[in-house]
Amino acid sequence: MKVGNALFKLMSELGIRQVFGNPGTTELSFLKHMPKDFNYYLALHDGISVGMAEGYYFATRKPQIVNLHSSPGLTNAMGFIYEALISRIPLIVLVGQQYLYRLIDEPVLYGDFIKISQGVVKSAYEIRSEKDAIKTFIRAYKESITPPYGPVLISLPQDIPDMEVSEGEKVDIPKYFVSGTCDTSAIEFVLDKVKSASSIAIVAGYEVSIFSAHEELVRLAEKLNAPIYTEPYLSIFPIDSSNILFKGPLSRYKASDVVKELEKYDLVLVIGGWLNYVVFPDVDIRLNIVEVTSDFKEASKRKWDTIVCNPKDFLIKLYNMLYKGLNKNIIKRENRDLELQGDFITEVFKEMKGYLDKYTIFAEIPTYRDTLIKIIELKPSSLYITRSGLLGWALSALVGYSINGAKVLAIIGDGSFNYTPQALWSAVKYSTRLKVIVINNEGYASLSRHGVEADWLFPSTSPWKVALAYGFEAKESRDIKNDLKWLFEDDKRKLLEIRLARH
Ligand SMILES: Cc1ncc(C[n+]2csc(CCOP(=O)(O)OP(=O)(O)O)c2C)c(N)n1
Repeated sequence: MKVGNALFKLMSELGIRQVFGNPGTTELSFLKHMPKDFNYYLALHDGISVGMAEGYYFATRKPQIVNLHSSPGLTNAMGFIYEALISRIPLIVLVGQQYLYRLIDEPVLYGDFIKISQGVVKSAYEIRSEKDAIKTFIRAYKESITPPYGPVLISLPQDIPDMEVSEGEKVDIPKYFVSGTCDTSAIEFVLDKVKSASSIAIVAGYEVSIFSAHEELVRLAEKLNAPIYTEPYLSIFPIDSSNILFKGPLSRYKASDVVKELEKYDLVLVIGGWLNYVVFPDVDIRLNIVEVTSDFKEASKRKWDTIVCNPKDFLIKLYNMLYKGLNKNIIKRENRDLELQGDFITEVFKEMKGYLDKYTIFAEIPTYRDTLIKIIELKPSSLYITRSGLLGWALSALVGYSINGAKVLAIIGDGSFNYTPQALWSAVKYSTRLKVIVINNEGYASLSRHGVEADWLFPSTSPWKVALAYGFEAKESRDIKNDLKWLFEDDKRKLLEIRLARH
């Protein structure tokens, strides 16, 4: 058996039946071994293929394979691989490399991928012998799914897939258990803190969704009568937003705003999220905090009390201990402040509300995202946002997510749209069901608020015309009510551009 066949056989046994990518000469020797029951999802930009794989991961919660074209493909896709590192998305990034026996000559396309990818992957390996191919793949796979999840790179020289390998004939898939259960002593430590606290807040992060812990989180919050905030750089919406305990997102801008909001409480439980991940870290956050996460990298950065274990296990165990011991309402319920000004964007989101049931949303609207979260009704894991701050991610991930058959909607700014419009081509090619709403405020409104006046902060474009070129039905809105009806009335791929006055 050839290495190429063996690798696909291995993927197949691991339940992986698709590859995302944009190919070049150095990948063809591998791709020609792809079995008929695999799908290759082509993106018209290397980064978009990684973004699509990330979206598909969120839809399936299974690690994904991306195949990139040597130095140009890898370097072109770096921002999206970085997103996987920050979003803790398990990916195997297979990069085609020049011939093994020619590496020393450094021909065109060659690159030191281990060096190049440093800082955007968990680890990187180059296969230097046909005997190492299977071993390397299994190692990369295991690393990608060990918390914190993330991308692992494999450099695959183009002569390797055609080499014979005997181990490949019978690939034994090792069982791999990673438990991360929480010690009783850690739970008791928190229990003591909870008992002596008179007011407790919970900050919910992306891991609540990754570990499907939303029910456990809400049950605990209700038991403690603790308000729930979402982490500052919210990337996956963790709960049901109609819950009376939901207080809204913490500010992703200033650490001092986070402190202002949370200092009212004498204990803050951060569950599966990053409290210190803000755009302007203007102050040190010094509060009585206990953070619970499966992510030792995040935990080790923080000065406050941290517990590294599975947040779902933590929530179950703490609840069970509370159930036995403490049973009092600690604070009075607070209602969410839903006072919203009646500006145009608010009206647009309110109008949209009625259509969003069953849609998973990918949002990239820097100026309006908090308003969106306040207005629309969200369920656990019904909203995804870039965690690294990479614009162009939402459209790419949206398309990847939609390949799994779900109904999806992107709500993106005109600036964000222009990073990855080619993603729309893949949606048409693979006949997925998706909708796009572009909020066009004629430029980078979120940047123009910081005291710099320059015309380069206002690039003005017409995304709907670009969408038409990629085979979408698209138009610019003249009448919000009727145009939203047009957008959602069927399953067709449609884009609606809503133009706002410049901010
Ligand atoms: C890849 C990348 N390049 C640049 C930026 C910096 N940036 C942050 S917000 C923004 C403007 C986005 O424009 P738009 O989507 O229209 O949203 P608005 O700011 O108008 O709300 C830019 C360029 C970024 N986050 N990511």
